[in-house]
Amino acid sequence: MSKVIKGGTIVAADRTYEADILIEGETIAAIGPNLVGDEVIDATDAFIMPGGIDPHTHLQMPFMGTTAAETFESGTMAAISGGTTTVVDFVIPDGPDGSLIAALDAWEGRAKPQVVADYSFHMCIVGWNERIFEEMQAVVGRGVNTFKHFMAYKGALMVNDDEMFASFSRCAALGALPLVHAENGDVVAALQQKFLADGVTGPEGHAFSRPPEVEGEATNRAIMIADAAGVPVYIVHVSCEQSHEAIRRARQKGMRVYGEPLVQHLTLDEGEYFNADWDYAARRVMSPPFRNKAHQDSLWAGLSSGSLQVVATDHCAFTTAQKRMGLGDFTRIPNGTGGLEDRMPVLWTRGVTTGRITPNEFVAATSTNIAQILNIYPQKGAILPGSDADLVVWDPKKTKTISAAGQRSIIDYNVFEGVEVTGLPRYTISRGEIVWKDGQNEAVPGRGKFVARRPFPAVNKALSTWKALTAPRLVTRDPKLMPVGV
Ligand code: DUC
Ligand code: ZN
Ligand code: ZN
Ligand code: ZN
Repeated sequence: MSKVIKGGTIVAADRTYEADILIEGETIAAIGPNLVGDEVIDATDAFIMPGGIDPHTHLQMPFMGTTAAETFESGTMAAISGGTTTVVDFVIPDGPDGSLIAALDAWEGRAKPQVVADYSFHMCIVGWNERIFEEMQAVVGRGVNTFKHFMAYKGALMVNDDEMFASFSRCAALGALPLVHAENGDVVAALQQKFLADGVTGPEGHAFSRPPEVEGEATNRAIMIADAAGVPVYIVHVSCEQSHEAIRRARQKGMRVYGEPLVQHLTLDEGEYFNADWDYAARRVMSPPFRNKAHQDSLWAGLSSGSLQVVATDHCAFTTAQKRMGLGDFTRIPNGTGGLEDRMPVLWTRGVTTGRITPNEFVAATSTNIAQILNIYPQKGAILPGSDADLVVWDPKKTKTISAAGQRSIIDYNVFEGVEVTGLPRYTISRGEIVWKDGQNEAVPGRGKFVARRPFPAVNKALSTWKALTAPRLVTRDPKLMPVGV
């Protein structure tokens, strides 16, 4: 049974045009005028865009003494209801000596029976030893070409500079891309103790202890370490001008550095942490914290100018009961907020309808750039013959008021509560199947497929200062000892 989408305007990252789309099975078969198929999907007065890709989620993640309550089923259900057809979740090994492969198996075991969207994984490096060095190759062999490093969460997930440099160098050799959570974990830990000692125990202490300076310092350090290792780097949840500035500077020098703001940091204000209602403020505790309007403006400017490429959610959702683990001590409030369902409608409403970004830039930031950076383009992120038929028929006139009462997420609140959005999916289509239709879920848990991502052939050629400065000094050495790519 073929399907044809008729009457809509295709919005791709590079252009906007009118055409029908013919879907045969799971892929796009043809794009053009007057196409004929067995079933017609009406896109009159709508845009047709590539399905969203959220490159940053933490579903059912064990973290800070509890486990994120959003499951792979509820989280991916939330995703498709908001136009997102692929999520990339972070696999966390069991401690600094934990096996990467065992963790990957555990995540796969949890995800596979539940997912309604397609999914992929990033691997976290939370320690360093011979086995981790070896297992990284096997992880790449299993279709995971990205390794995340936490510079914060001292005593838990944090890696030190020597470990990060070793892992980045290994990524360069494997053709993998390192990702970084950039906050200076030592300074954060010191500031947490200072504010607790001063009697600041509420959620505002979370924001005070993680100022933009700790993020800017760590972003710059990660970029310099990546350059020393000769590998590109991707900075997750860029929340402030200090971090954005480090990324702009590196890009201007020719380094392949990518920056990912979250929809929360683009739209929600640090004032939220001063709400008199403890629950209200604690529900918004995430790292990095929300910032002021000047930082938000910097992030929007990055999206329109291209110095920031991607918009994600870092969806890591805890219930109010879980947040209350931190009553009396803000350092124990589980860090994380949700956004999977709302990322595209909120970004469209606050970005496109206001003229801050164009519809094409919206597609780039929510899908195409992500697929390219993660090396799954044009299987994902594209409307081209042969691409997976992951599509969203987007009704730019459809409105709703965001509310926990009507959401797919199983959390008992929503950080965007009361926000009015204009622009919502009419249909979400995943590999040719209509999974979301006019407000109704049509998907069966377990239908989602794992998306394998190959290593990057060009990854270790993405050098700037490194190639110029280091290579001449190494040319007389034994070629076997030379870094890959020289
Ligand atoms: N930040 C969060 O807020 N939650 C999960 C992990 C992270 O880095
Ligand atoms: Zn993080
Ligand atoms: Zn985070
Ligand atoms: Zn995260």
